[in-house]
Amino acid sequence: MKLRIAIQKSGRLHDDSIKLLKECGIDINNGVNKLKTEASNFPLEVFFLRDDDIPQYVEDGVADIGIVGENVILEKGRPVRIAEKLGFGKCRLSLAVSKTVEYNGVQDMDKLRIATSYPVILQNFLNENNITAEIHEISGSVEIAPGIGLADAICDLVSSGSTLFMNGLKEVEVILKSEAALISNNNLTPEQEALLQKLLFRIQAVKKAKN
Ligand code: PRT
Ligand code: ZN
Repeated sequence: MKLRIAIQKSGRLHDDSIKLLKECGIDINNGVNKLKTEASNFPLEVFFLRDDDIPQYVEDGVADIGIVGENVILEKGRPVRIAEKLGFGKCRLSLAVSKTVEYNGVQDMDKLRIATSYPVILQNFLNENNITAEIHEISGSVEIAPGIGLADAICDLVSSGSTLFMNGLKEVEVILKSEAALISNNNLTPEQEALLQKLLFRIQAVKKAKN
């Protein structure tokens, strides 16, 4: 029996996910364009997937565990368990408006058109703040929406802030702070659970050594 882990195929979480496994003493040969691979010294099978698909694969039990951003976990709303936060892939999901706009608080978002790839998290935030806004879901390059007249504001991931800056936008509200997390299926067998605990023990040791 092997534990199956889903990690991002390519993108911002890929390298750090592989690095974490290596630091846990797990050797995997990470060939490009591979769909899956196996560890040579731990009962682990690694699937390479788009990050957006990882919560569903873990929910469905196609993978037992996965590494994905908390932003994606919350947006997808799949019933999976967050086993451990991993300390990389840190970013925030924020509201931003044109730097020329005066901003006095979240009530200023009322009646605006907001472009985002995170409609679920944004709608929850708006509801909590009793704000009615028009959400425009777009899948990429959200930061250009105000400049082309598609939206008055955006809700997007920010890390350094330079993308906002380059597009003449300013960050006005942080909706969510996010980092990569290890998620697991809710119905692991006792055997799978034991392997997960073994992996978590190593991950926690790696994290401790860094502090
Ligand atoms: O192909 P696939 O679907 O797997 O990848 P993807 O393109 O959807 O995701 P990817 O690789 O861009 O990001 C994966 C995860 O990394 C995200 O879900 C977050 O959890 C995390 N992360 C951390 C970030 C950022 N930082 C980040 N800065 N994801 C995206 N960004 C983007 C942001 O959307 C904006 O366009 O970077 C830009 C802003 O960066 P700054 O530094 O200019 O502020
Ligand atoms: Zn994605």
